[in-house]
Amino acid sequence: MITLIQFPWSPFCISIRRILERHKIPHCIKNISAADRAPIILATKGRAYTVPCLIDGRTAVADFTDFGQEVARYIDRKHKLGLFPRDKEGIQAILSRYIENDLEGVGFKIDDSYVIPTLPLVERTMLTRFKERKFGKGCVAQWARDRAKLNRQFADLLKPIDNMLASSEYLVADRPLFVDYDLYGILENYLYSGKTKLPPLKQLQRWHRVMSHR
Ligand SMILES: N[C@@H](CCC(=O)N[C@@H](CS)C(=O)NCC(=O)O)C(=O)O
Repeated sequence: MITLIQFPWSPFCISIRRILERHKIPHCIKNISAADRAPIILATKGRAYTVPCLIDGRTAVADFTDFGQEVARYIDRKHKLGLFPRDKEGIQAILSRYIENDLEGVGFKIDDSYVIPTLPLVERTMLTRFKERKFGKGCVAQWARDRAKLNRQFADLLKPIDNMLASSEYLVADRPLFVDYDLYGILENYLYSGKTKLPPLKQLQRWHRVMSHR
């Protein structure tokens, strides 16, 4: 049985969880504190500390390289899901950079500004420490003050994707490929706190409903 080591609001973990759920792949979830990476470090013998981390018997997989998508590719290969067709590798590589850099770069700040203050003291302080090393002292509180501006930026970044979905049922094919799950993870991270809602983009909302249910 596959075990997915995660913290529930992580966009990259939500993507993997959705792939497992939608393809009815038996799995169990192990939530860890964002401040304690020991389970991942031990499982991967020091090769990784990021979530998602997948344990499959004696095999432990994490996203070892940037945009390598090793976790998704492992599940895709093992269960022959066809999420990475050869003729779509190019467009998926380009789209995943937009989704995981531009879009995630705004969405996670809004979610962190709601989620981090709710975490237990040590996890909250260690995660704030992690963010401040990258984004500067007081960044989490600043993201809370900037929510309106960040929400507008997020909506603007989604407009090109809404345009794509006006002429295609899914992002790059007539069925969900990896980038559909990648986008789903970033949107569900943005929605995780329950304090935000998707911008009024008709095609995106249609796509999100389908990805959420079926
Ligand atoms: N899929 C990501 C890697 C996964 C990732 O960055 N996960 C985050 C959590 S959302 C993480 O664990 N970051 C390192 C940390 O928080 O120490 C990538 O290809 O860059």
